[in-house]
Amino acid sequence: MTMKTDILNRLKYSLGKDAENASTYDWRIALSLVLRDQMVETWFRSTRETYAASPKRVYYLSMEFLIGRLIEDMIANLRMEDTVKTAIAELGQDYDTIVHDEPDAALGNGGLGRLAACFMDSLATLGIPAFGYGIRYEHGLFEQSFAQGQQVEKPETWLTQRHAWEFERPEARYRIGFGGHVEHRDGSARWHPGEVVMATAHDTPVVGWNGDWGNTLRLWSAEPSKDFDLESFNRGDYLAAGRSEALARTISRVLYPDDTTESGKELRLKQEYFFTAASIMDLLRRYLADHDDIRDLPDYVAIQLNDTHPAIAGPELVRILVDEHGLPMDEAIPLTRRCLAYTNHTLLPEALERWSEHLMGRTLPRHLEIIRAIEHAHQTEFPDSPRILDHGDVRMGELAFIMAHKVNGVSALHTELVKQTVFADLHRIHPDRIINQTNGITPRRWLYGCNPSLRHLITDAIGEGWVTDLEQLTALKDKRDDAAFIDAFMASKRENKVNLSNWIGQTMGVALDPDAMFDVQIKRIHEYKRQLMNLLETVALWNEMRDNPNADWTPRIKIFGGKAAPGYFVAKDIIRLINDVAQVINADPVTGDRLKIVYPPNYNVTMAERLIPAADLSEQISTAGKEASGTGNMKFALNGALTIGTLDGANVEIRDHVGTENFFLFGLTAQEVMERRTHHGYSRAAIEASPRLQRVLGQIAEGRFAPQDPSRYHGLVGMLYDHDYFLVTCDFDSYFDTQRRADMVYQTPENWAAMALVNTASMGWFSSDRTIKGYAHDIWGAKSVLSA
Ligand code: 26Q
Repeated sequence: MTMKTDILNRLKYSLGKDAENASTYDWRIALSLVLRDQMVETWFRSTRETYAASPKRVYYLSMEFLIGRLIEDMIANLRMEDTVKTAIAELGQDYDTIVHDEPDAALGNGGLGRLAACFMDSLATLGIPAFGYGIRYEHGLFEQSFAQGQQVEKPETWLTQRHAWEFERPEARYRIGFGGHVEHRDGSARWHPGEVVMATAHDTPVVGWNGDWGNTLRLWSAEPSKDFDLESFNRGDYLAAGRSEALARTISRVLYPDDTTESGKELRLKQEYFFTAASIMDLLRRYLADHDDIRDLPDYVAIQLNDTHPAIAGPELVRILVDEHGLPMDEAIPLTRRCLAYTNHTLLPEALERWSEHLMGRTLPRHLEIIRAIEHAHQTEFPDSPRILDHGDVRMGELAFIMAHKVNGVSALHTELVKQTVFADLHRIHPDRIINQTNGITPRRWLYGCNPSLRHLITDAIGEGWVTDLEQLTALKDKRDDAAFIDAFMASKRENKVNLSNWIGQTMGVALDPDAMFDVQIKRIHEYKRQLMNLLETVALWNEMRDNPNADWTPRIKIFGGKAAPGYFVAKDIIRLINDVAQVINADPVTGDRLKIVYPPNYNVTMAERLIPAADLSEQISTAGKEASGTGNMKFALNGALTIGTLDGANVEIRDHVGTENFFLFGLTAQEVMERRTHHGYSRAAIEASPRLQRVLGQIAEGRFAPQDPSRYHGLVGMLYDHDYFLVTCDFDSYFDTQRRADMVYQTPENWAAMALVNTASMGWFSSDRTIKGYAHDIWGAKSVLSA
C-alpha cells in the first residue's frame, strides 16, 4: 500500500506527472527514486557506524565500472521484489517493461570493469567500509550494430536520460591541474599548473544483500573552473571561452573503447590523472577531518589500483606529502607504498601502459620529477632493478609495482606467469610482493538476479543461505542421483532456453530449437580469445553434417556476442566472417534446425544476463597463457553450463573444483604454447596435417561465404598459414574432437544434467565474496564493520 502511494507521490512531485499521462520512463524513474529513498537509510547508518568505528577504509580506484542495470539489483538487495511487483500490478503497469526500460551503465570495456562492479557488491554485502572511485563518462562503451555483417559503432547515450540513482555533490569539488611549470626554491618545489579543471563528485549508493550495509560509488565528472578562460569571456570572445569550456568537459566525455593500450593518447593520460588526483584529494580530506598526523595514513587507508590506469596515484600521493605536508622524499615514498596495492590483469605486451617522458613532462611536470626521484631511490637500493624510465618512456607497470606493497595476479596460473615473465626481475628483488587473488563473481547478480528459475529450485532444496555463502551450494551434490531433482534442474534450463529463443525470434527473426545444444561464446573479440577457431569448427561441423545428412547429429545453436575495438581491424574481420558464415549456414535446408549461428549485436551486461542462464556449453578457448583469468567462465559454470576450454586463467581452477570429468579440456598448455612458437612453420605444418581444417580454410579463401567478394578473407586465411600467433591451427583438431565428445554426452540428457548440476554445486569458491575476503585479509588489513 505505501509502496504504491510512494510511487504515485514521486510521479507527481519529482516528475510532475499524473498516472494517466505517465510513460514507462516516468514510472521507472518514480520507482527508482522510491527505491533510492529506501537505500538512503542504510547508507546513512553505514556512514554513522563507520565514523564511530574509525576503521581502515578501502578505496578501489578503477577507470571502469561496468555495472549494467541497477533496478533489479536494488530491488533484490532490499528484498522488496514482492512489494514492488504487487504495487506495480496495482498501478496497472507491467513490471518487466519497467525494469527493462533502464539503459545499461556501460562504463567499462569488459572483464576488468565488470570485476570492479562485482567487487563493489561484495564489499557492501560484507560490510567493509569502501569507496569505488572512477569516472562518470558521459558516453559509455559504444553501441554496436551490424551493416552487411560489419560492425558499426554509434555513441552510447545513457546520460541523456535522468540517472535516478546518483546524488550530485557540489560540495565535493576539487581543482585538478595540468601542465604549467615547477618552481624550485629553498629545497622545496611548487607546481604551478597551466590549466585547471574541476572534478565534481556524483555518488551512487551501493547497498549489499538484505540492505544491511551501504558503500559509495563516487564518479567524477569534469567541468570548467569558474575562472576558466575568464579573460576571453571578459573580452567578449564568447566563442573562445566556450571552446575552452568544452575542452574541460572532454575529459569525462567518453570511455576509451580499447581493452588494450592503443598508444599514448594525451586525453587518456589526462583522464587517468583527473580521476586519480580527485580521489586522492577526497580521501585525504576525509582522513584529515579526524586525524592530525599524516604519518598514520596507512593505518586508515588502503588504495587498490585496478591495473596501471590509476598508477599515477603513487607519484600524486608522494607529491602531496612532500610539497604540501613537508615530508622528506625518503619518508613519503615508503609511506605511500604502505597505502597502495596494484592488481595486474594482463600479460599481453601491447597492453602494458607506457607514456612518453615528453608527454608526461608536458602534462604533469612535477610528477615526472617525482617519478625520477622514485626511480633514483629504488636504483640506489637495488642497483640491478629494472627501470621505470626506459627508452624515453615511463613504464606504468614498473611504477605501480615499485610503489605498491602488494601486487596481485587474478588467477593462480596468471600469477605464476606474472612472476616468471613481466615482473620476473622485480619479483627476484621483492619475492614477497606478488600474491594471487583469483577473481570471483557476485552470486547476487549472476545467479539470484539473472536466473530466477534456478534460484527458486536451489532455495527450495537447500534454503537461501547460499546467496551470501555460496559454498553452501555443495549441498546440491547430494541431489545428483535424485531423478526428480535432476528433472527439475533440466526443466529450469529448458525454461531459460525457451525464453532466450523467444527473445532471439523477436529481435533477430531467427527461430531456434530449444532442445538443441546452446553453445555460447560471449566476450570482447580478440585474436587470443579465438572466436575464429570456434567459427572454423562450426564450418567443419557443417561440412560433415552435409556429407552425412542422415547421421544422428546433435543439434547445435552457436551463439556469439561481443564488440571489437574500433581500430582493431583483424577483430572486425572476424566479426564480419561470423556474420557471413551465419547467412550461408542458416539458409541451408540440409542442416536446417540442426545447426544455426546467431550473433545478436550490442552485447552488454544485460544481454549476458539473458544468455548465460540459457547456455549448455561455455566456450573458454583462449590460447593458454593469454587470458589472465576470465570471469564469464565462472558465470556459465555457476548457471549449470559445461565448459569446453583450455588450461588458461581461472579455467584451471574451475576444472579443479568441478572435477576433470565434468569439464571438456583440450589444447596445448601454456608451456607447450611457448615451446611450439619456437618451431619454424608450426601453423602451416598443423594445417597440412589436418584435412578437415584445410577444407574449411579452402572454402573461406575461395569466397564460399562472400560470393560477391571472393577475396574478402584472403588476409585472414593467409595469416593463419604464415603467422598464427595464437595457435588456432595447432589446437584446431583437438578442439574439434572435444566438441564431438560434448555432442555424445549431450545425447544422454540425464548424464549431461548430472554433470551440469555438479558444476553449479562446485562453484561456491568463485564468489567475489571469497575474493574480497582475500584482498581484505592479505592486502588491505580491512575488516567488516557490520554489527553481528
Ligand atoms: C589502457 C590504456 C589505454 C586504453 C585502454 C586501456 C585498457 C582498457 C581496458 C587496457 C585494458 C583494459 C581491460 C582489460 C581487461 O578487461 N582485462 C581482463 O580482466 C579480467 C578481470 O581480471 C580478466 O578476467 C580477463 O582475463 C582480462 O582479460
